[in-house]
Amino acid sequence: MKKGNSSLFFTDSESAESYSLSNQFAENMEFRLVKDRNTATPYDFYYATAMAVKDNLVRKWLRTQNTYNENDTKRVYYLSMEFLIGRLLKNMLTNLSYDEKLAEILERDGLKLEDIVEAEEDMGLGNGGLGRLAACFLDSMATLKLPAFGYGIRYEYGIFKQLIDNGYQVEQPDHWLATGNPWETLRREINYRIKYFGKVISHKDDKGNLWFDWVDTEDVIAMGYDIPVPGYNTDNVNNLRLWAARSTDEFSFQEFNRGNYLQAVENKSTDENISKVLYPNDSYAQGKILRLKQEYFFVSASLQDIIRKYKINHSSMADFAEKTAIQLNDTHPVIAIPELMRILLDEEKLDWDEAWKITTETFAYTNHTVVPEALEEWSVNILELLLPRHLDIIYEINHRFLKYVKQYYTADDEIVSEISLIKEGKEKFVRMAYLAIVGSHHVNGVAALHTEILKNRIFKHFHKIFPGKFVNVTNGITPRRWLRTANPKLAELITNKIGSSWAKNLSDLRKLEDFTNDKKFLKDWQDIKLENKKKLKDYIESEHNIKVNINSIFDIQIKRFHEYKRQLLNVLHVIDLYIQIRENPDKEFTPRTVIFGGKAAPAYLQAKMVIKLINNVADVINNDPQVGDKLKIVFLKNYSVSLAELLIPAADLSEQISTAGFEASGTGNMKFALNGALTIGTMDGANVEMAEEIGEENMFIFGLLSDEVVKLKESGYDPKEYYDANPRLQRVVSIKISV
Ligand code: 26Q
Repeated sequence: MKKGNSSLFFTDSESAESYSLSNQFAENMEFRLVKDRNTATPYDFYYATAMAVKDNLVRKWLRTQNTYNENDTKRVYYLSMEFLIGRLLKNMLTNLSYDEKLAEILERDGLKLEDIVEAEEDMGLGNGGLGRLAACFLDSMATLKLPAFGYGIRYEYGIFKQLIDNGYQVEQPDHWLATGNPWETLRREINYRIKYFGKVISHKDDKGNLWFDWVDTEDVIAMGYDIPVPGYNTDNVNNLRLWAARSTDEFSFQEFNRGNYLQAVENKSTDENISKVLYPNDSYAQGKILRLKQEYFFVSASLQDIIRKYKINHSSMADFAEKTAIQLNDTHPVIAIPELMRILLDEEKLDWDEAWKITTETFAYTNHTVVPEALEEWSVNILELLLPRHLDIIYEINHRFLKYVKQYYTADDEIVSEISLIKEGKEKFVRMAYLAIVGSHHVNGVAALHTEILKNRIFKHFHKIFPGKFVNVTNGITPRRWLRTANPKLAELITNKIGSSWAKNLSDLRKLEDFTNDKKFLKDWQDIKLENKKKLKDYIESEHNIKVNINSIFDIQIKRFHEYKRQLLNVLHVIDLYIQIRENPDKEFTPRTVIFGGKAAPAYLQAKMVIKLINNVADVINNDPQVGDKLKIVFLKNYSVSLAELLIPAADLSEQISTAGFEASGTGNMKFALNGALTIGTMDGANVEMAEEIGEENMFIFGLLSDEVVKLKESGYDPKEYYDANPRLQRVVSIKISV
C-alpha cells in the first residue's frame, strides 16, 4: 500500500489511477484471491485482471456520478427486464484503451490476454435482440457522455445453456453467478421495500378529501448491485444497477407462533425466487404471476431509487419530469406508469391532473414486436390480488381515456372497446401496450417500416387519437464491441486507412469508398476474413467434430428460433442444394458451409422441431461422401453473445430472411454488414434502411413486401398451391433420407 497517506481516502491528486496495473493484479491475486503462482487457475487470472481493471475505473465512476449530482443534470433511465451483456473484460479494455498495455504486462508472465478473456462467463441476462439492444445502448450512452442509468434484475440464472442431444435442444440452467462476478458491487445502503398483495383502504381527511392507502402487504427487499459502464475514450463511467430479491427479516409470526420455526424461514426463502431466473421466452407472454412479481419488483425499486436521487436536489415533485426521462424497454416495465401515479397521488398527495402530467411527461415507450402473442396482457384477477391499488389506478386511467376518446374521436362502441385498456370477456385483461401508449409522451418503433406498421396497423386508432406521439428510432449497435473488439485486425486495417474516428462516428466509414480499387487493401481485407474463418473452423472442429472448408462460403443464420424468422426456409434451401449435388455430381458448385445458431423457447415445440430437422439434415449431408466439402451444415450449440463475436467476423453471407412485416428491426443484420458480410434478406425491419445505406448491390433482396404479405393472407394463403406448382419444392419436402 501507498505510504504517507494521512487520510483513509485517496485525494484527487493521488488517485487509484496512479497504481500500475501489474501491481494491482499482483495485489488481487494475493490478497483478494489468496493465490500464488503455484495455485492460480485460469479463472483466477481472469478474476485478478478484471478486478484490477475495475479498480482503475472506480475513480472515474465516482467522479462521473458526483458530477451528475452536483450539476443536477436531467437524467435518462433505461428500464429493462433484460441486459444481454456477454463478456465484459475485453469491452472494458477497449473502452479504456488498456488492451495493448495489459496484453504486454501479461505476456511478461507468459500469459495471453486472449486466453484470459475466454475464462469469463457470459452475462446472459437477456433473450435476444431486446436485451442486446439494451446492452448496446448502455455502451453508446456512456460514450456520448449522457447522464444515463440502466436498471434491471440481477437474475441468478440467465438464459439457459443449450445442449444438443440426439439432435434435440436440451436446456440446462445457467448459474453464471456461481463463480462470482468481479464487475459488480453490492450497495448495502441501496435497498428498498417492495410491496405485494394486501388491500386498499380509504379515509377522508378534515377537508373531506379522499385518500387511499395500500396496507397489509407482504414485502420483499430489493438490493442494488452496481456495474460500471465506461464510455469509449472518455472519462465518463455510467452505472447499471441490477436488483436482487432478499426476504425481509420479519419472518412469518403466524407460522412461528404455531411453533413452525423452519416453515417460517422457508416461506421467506421463496421471496428470493423473484430474482432467481430470466423467463426464456422472447415472443410469448404467458401471464405467470411470478413474471408480474419480477416486473413490479424492479420497477418499484428503480422508481424509489430515481425519486430518492431527485430529492437530493429538489423539495417538491413539480420539476420531476423536467429532470427525469424514463425509457420503457417494451411493456415489461409498464407497471411503472400506475406505480408513479400511486406514489404521486397517495404518497406525495398531488391531485390527479398534476400527477398525470408529470407521469406522461416522464415516460416514453419502445415497442419491439408486432407478434400478437408477444403483447403482454395481465389478468385483472392477478393484478387485483398482487397489486390492488395499481388496478384501481389503471381503471381510472382507462375511464378518463375512454371519456376523451368518446368526446374527441368516436362514439362507435366497437372501436371504443377495441382500444380500451381493458379487454373484456370471461376473464378480463389489461392491455399493457395500450397503457404504455396512453401513459407516455412518445412511443417509438425500432425501424422505419416497423414504426409505419405501428401507426397504420396495430396501433392505428392511437396514432389518430395522439398525432405526433409515434416516432421512429431505428435500432443501432455499438461499433466498439461489434467491430473494434470482435474483429481487431479489420478494425486496425480500417483505422490505418481512415483514422480511428469511425469508432465513435460510424458514418466516417464512408471514407473507405476511396479505396474500393486499392488492391492491397482489398487483399488485406480478404486475408483477415480468411483468418477469422480459420478461427471459426477450429472452433467447429473442436466443439462439433465437423471439418469445414475455409474456402467455402460461410453462410450464417444466428438468432432466436422462431417461425417468422424462417430458419425452416433456410434448411429447405440446403436440402435443395444437396439434391442438386447428388443429381449432378460433376457440375461446378460453389462450396458452402451453412451455419445455424440460436435457442428456441423451451415450450415452443415447432421451433424445437426445426432445430431437430437441421441436425438430422446435417447428419446426412456431412456424412455423404458424394458431397465431400462442397456442402456442410452446422448447428452450433448454445449461441450466445461471445459466440456471435466469433461468428460474425467470419461470415461471408448473413441470413436475414424473416417474413416481411414481422421482424421489428433486427440488429444482427447490422453486425454482419459492419464486418463485411453480404446480406441475403427480405424487405423487413431495418434491412430496408440497410439497403439504402449500404446499397442494394451489397444485398440479395427477395420475397414479398410487407403489404403483399398482408394482402396474400387476406386473399387466403394456401401453401399447398405453392407445393403443387413447384416440382423442386416437392422434391425438397418429400425427399426420404435416412440417417
Ligand atoms: C413477455 C412476457 C412474458 C415473458 C417474456 C416476454 C418477452 C420477453 C422478451 C417478450 C419479448 C421479448 C423479446 C423481444 C425481442 O427481443 N424483440 C426483438 O427486439 C429487437 C430490438 O429492438 C429487434 O431488433 C427484433 O426485431 C425484435 O424481435
